[in-house]
Amino acid sequence: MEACYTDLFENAKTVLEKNWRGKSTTPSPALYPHQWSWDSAFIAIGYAHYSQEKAQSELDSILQGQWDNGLLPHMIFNPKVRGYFPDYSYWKTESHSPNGILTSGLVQPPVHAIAAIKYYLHTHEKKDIRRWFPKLKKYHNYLLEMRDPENSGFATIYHPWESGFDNSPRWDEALTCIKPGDIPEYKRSDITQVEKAEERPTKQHYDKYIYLVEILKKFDYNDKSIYKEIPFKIKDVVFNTILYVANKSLLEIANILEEDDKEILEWIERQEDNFIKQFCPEPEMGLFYDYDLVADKFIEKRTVSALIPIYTGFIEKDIVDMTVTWLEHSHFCGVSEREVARYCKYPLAPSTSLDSPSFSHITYWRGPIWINTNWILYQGLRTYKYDEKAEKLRKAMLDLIRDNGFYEYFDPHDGSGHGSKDFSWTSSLAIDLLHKCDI
Ligand code: 9WN
Repeated sequence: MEACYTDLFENAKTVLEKNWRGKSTTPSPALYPHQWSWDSAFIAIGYAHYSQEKAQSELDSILQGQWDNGLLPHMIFNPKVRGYFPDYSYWKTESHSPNGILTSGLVQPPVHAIAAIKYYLHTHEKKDIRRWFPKLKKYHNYLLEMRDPENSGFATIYHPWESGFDNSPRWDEALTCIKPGDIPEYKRSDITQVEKAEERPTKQHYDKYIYLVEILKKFDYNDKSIYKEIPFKIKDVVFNTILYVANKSLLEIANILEEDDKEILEWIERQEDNFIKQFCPEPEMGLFYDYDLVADKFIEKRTVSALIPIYTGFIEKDIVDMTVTWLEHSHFCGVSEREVARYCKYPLAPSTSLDSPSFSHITYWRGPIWINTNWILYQGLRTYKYDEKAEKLRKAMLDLIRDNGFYEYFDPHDGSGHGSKDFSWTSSLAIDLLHKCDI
């Protein structure tokens, strides 16, 4: 391990140890006391380096919440822990969740197959991927059947929570068009768990989050009815970049297990054929955007999401060269040498462009630096052989964490930590970065 980061590995393990609950890991001790879907996949990637049993248990645990139709819930609740809003009793998912398991009724980005192949490359243990393969395939199949009646190759999300980027300015316009009708009274616990309420989404946002869940409940989570009625339907560029990479991982797993790969190959081909059309209105700009199906237009917001497709690895080099220029552009991510000195202590991508009118330095997905998104950019830079730039990003992430702690997110100006302390995926991905994400 590099000398300048000697304590980091041990400290990251300590955070994960603190958040370990016997079979799985909570994202953080107080703010997020249950199991979350994409968090668990990121967490398993870190465990795979030093505790394969925990990595295995983490993935087994999240996959056991899968519904019959293939939906992999974004949360599995610990029945002994109350207080998080919305709690399990709010979701009314009993008739869909597997026996005795309390789940939400939304999905999150499908990082799981990516974690599963990484786990296999560490362990060379086929029995685990053999157990996971049908479940992972069923989840991807759900996303590409029930969430894609357009047959585009890309899943539609119904709720900002499904993106994992809850209050990103990407969703502002789509949410503005929604006027919450009757919503039940509710009491948020998240704002009391952070230093300042402005670190979390506003009440206006929460009202709409609740309103959207009320619609899902009204239709008892029936995708066909939801698709007709829900006012929030987005082809999310980050979700679908991850789905593409996860399909490639699933293909690798199918080949290792000598399983039929025809359908997976078809998914990948359809995604490669349609990706630019779906997400990139001006390829010469090198920026990618979500597509709002209700408004029938691209969501042209300058956020980190616009750069994330570098992770796919199949987009033409000319386009990606432009994406990388943006990554280094001060207005976009504040990483040019000159601007770093002026604005930002660490050359890392903030969640929203510093130059955007929606930028807010400590508000959740509206400005702060997140480690998972920068970790994705790091993988993309490596894939396209921007080795020096990748290394600079990797070191900046580790410096940021070493100097400020394992926070949920960080102020792009001074690097100070916000949201929850002792955040699990910051820790697990730091472990992966310390190993140069070599698997
Ligand atoms: C709602 C757990 C999750 C992450 C999401 C993040 C946040 C939940 C919340 O926390 O969302 O699902 O309570 O705000 O936005 O990405 O998975 O860490």
